[in-house]
Amino acid sequence: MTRVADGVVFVMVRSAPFARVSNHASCRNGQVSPATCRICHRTYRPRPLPGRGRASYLDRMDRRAFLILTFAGAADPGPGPLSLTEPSPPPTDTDTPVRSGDAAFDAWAADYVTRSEQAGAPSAVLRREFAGLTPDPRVLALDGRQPEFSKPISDYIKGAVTDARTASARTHMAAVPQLPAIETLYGVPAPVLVSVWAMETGFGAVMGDFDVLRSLATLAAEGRRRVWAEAQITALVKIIASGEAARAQLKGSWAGAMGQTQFEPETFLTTAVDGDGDGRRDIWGSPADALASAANLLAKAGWAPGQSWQAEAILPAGFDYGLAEGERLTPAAWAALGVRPAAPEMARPGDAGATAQLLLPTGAAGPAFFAFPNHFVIRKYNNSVAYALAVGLLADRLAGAPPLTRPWPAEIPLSLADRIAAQESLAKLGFDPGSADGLIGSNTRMALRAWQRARGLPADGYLSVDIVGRLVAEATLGVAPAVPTAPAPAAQTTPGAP
Ligand SMILES: [Ca+2]
Repeated sequence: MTRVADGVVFVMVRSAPFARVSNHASCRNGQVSPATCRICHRTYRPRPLPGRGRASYLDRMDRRAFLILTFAGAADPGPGPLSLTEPSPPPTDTDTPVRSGDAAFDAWAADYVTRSEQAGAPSAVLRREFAGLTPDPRVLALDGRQPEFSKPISDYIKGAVTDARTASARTHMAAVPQLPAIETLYGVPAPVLVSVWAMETGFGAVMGDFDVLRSLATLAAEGRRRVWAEAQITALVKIIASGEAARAQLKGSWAGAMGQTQFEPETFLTTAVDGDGDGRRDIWGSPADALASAANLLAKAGWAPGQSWQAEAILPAGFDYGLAEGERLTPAAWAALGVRPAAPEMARPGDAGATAQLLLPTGAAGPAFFAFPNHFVIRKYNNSVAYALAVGLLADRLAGAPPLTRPWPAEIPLSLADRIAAQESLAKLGFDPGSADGLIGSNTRMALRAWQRARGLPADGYLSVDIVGRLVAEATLGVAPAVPTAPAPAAQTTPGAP
């Protein structure tokens, strides 16, 4: 909806399958780009999901999940649906449901409540939950945050995929007895689900303690993402009115993501499932529910069972880096170009018939990857290359893959000013990078590749400090700098980095 670099978003709406993915807890340490995670995200653009016609199949799958878990003995009939909502006090003022002292917020709330009532929302629940609501200044501060430096992807992945986290993931994986059944049912490997769990909330440790209704109301009143935020609030009111969860339970990230796998309210309504068979969808307290829900989400987004997500690729000498982020080819077609997998023994049965895009996340200096369709499914959870690679690499470790053959290079973080200067220079030189917003997305990388190709440089689309300097010099001096000596990425250092 706003500034999009690598996108974001995931949410399934049964009547209109739109996806919206985001991130959250993992961005506490900063992110690769402002759009890679929900805390920094600027992007809330609903994206149509493939496979619209799968709804009935997936509905059946949801039911089968419950049946399988029930017959497997994992299910305890349990107490039935939660009934945590309190009796509704009578509305005290039907015209002004909110008096926060913030005129714009109150006006939005009054308007939203009126419209919702007209649309058939339960008035008593609506007015009870809106009573005393105030905007949360922390949400606005986080929403407007524009970090001065974006975290380099190599640092992000090195911080996300560690020995300690891998060991912790193994422990957590063993502690969820329903995981094999969930994997069988949805076709999403347990290592992938556990890696999503790790990245989203550190296995449920950091789910966020924001009052989700207050956060979403703040964002709706602010206006920039009003349509999305109001849809989430409407879903929240449905959840509360159904008795499935109480307002006090609906805690989450500042951007409205809830539970151990960080579902937005609409996603919860349409996609959360009962993974432990107790009859409740408790993505806050039940790891099995959270993981089954994540599996359902990935399956609905098109997960291809029996295929890899990403695999490290070895490039031949003289490879044309301009092929990266381009056409998707089968492994055989890549092999014909001299590109081969670094760990062929890890190939999965479905890989041969799948097409993969080649990724160079840190340019020519770093590792290359085949990105299979499942990599892009993970990006529907959170539309960030770095996030999807981190999930995939952690899952690889859990699945027993060997370490990368090509290490991540040391990267120098680029300032926002540098990134904007590079985009403005590209535009000035006639290579359209899209809006000069400091977000280095595919448009900027395509423009950069075109410029690199035109200047006889490796067209890897990677914006380094060196490249920023060359672009700015050429755009301001009007002179293309001499073709440089070969870049020496191994010699680059990151000031202050370990
Ligand atoms: Ca449950």
